[in-house]
Amino acid sequence: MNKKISLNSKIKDLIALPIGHDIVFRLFLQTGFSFSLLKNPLILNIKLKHLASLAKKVPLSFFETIINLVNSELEQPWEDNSPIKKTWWKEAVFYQIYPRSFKDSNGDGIGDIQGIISELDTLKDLGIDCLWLSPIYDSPNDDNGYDIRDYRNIMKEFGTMEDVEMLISELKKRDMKIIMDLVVNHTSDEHPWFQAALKGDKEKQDYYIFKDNPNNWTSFFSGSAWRYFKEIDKYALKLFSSKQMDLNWDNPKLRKEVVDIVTFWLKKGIDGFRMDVINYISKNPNLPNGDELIGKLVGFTGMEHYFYGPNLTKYLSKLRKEAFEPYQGFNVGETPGIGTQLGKLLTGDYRNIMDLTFSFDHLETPGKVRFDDYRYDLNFYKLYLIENQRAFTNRYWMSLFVDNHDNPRFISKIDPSHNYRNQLAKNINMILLTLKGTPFFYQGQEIGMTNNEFKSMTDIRDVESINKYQELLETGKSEKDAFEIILAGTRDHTRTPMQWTSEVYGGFSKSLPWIIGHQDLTSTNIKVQQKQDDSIYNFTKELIKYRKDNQTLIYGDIEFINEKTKDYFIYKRKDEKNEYLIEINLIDKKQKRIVSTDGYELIFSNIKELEEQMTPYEANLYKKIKT
Ligand code: TEU
Ligand code: CA
Repeated sequence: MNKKISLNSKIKDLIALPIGHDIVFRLFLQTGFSFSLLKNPLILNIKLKHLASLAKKVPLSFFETIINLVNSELEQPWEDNSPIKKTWWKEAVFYQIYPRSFKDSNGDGIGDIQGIISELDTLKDLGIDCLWLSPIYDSPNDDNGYDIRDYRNIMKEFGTMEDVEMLISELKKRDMKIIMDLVVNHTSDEHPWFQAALKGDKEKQDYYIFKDNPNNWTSFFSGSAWRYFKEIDKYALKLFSSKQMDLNWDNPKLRKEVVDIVTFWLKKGIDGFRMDVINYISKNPNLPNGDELIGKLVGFTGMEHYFYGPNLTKYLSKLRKEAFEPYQGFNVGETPGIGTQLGKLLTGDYRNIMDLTFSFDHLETPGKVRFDDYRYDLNFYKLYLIENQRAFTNRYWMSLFVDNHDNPRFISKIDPSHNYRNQLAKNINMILLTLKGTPFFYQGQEIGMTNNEFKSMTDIRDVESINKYQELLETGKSEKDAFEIILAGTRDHTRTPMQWTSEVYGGFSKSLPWIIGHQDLTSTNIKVQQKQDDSIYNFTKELIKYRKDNQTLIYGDIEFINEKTKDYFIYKRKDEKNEYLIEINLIDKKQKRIVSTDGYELIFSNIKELEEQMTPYEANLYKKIKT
């Protein structure tokens, strides 16, 4: 246990505590300062009160809020040499399906469960071990299923419970696993609990967070985080859309409901859950106003009062014990705002809280946010990876991902004109499959799907984008400028139909899909790429297979080479038996080779034949020849 900090403490004391460490790193990311400042003893020894007096414009209350937050977690992640425990989910390759956009079996333009079943052989062929399905429960679809009306029923458009049971058994036949999405930070306002609450049911009112007067917290989907209900003359908390009502986890009855939901599904034979914004469930019970400056820095006011709330670890360990452990269920938490040290505290194998977290710190380069139009620099991904690969070892394990349903396509951020799409898609997939951690692919990543060229707001479906567009107009932006911003960051980029063939609508559906894709269909589809030896699909497939057959790439140690040299990412994976060398060009230019590969044989490359220099985004995997 560490000591609490105060205004008299130094910066080094601040970053010695897990929340302090993560916040300072976050601030550096946000503001674009170099991390190396944090190694400078002059900086490390500055007292917080001196920093406070230097930053005259910053109110003292900002520092006090940060100090309180940092003092709320004094525990340190254990560091020891205990060997990595082998488990199926460390070896597995996961694949995220966005069911609405994956495959339509009945021609209504909406993906469905039977559509997923019809493509299981394809996923098996690719080498996928475990699926993650975004929500398929009954929902009015304000946020595409992340607003649940009934946790034990299936969205009509997607099919029936029988279809889901069939999916589970078809997966078992193929020796594949499945996790589902557990969205329990909030429910739909149409959930019977909330409906009862509005009718005056006191017990159900206590399932949610009602207040007579709103505080200054803001919603992730624009505007206030509070919605007024005249039925009972109260405001209800909704951190996301106006139809996503935050649940009150301080109520033991509600926590029991969640245990029952998890048990219901694990009993049905699923293998675990991805837990939506799970680090937001425990709110500071006093619901104090958020610090305005922190709000400005992170983009949303109030976060410091719920992103790592007072009872978070307590509630999660109980959930783990009561619901997951009896069925050996796996879980990965979606944890926005959780950095390296808190991530370790949540996932350490001795802690029994959760197995993995999804950290998002790598998705934007310093100083940038998702709606900025800019080119992502892969050197930043390298820094993030080195920091985290070093931290997540022994008792810790990291998840590896770049694409999901909440972000534009990663390869489009790096190379917006897609000059090197083929090379780059393979390059990224190689990084994900050769680092230490569990790779999560998102549908379409195996064929190099890119951002979509939406033509106007009528093409846009996402509630976040629609609200944001309105907000931008209200703050005086022209329609054109507002649309440009939406186009840079909309989550719809990854929600366009999966491309199976070069037929109309990419073989996703026989009729007009619910959202339109305007991407190249001739070469970016599963069918064509399956037949092409050097396609992104086959490259990824072969590499998945190779990783599976060569456990050094899973459990072996990692060592970084020429770490400080910009524009290269070079590392080794090794154990007593084997040694691999991975050589990655991080930029769209030729550059010389800087490591010798004498004594190694080339196993995989994203180019046909190696030249003297490395070509743009070149990526090679070598194996040491045994003597
Ligand atoms: O996302 C949570 C989350 O914080 C974001 O990715 C969010 O969409 C963005 O940062 C807002 O600026 C999860 C789900 O993945 C997302 O699809 C849901 O909309 C959200 O929770 C609410 O359930
Ligand atoms: Ca359908």
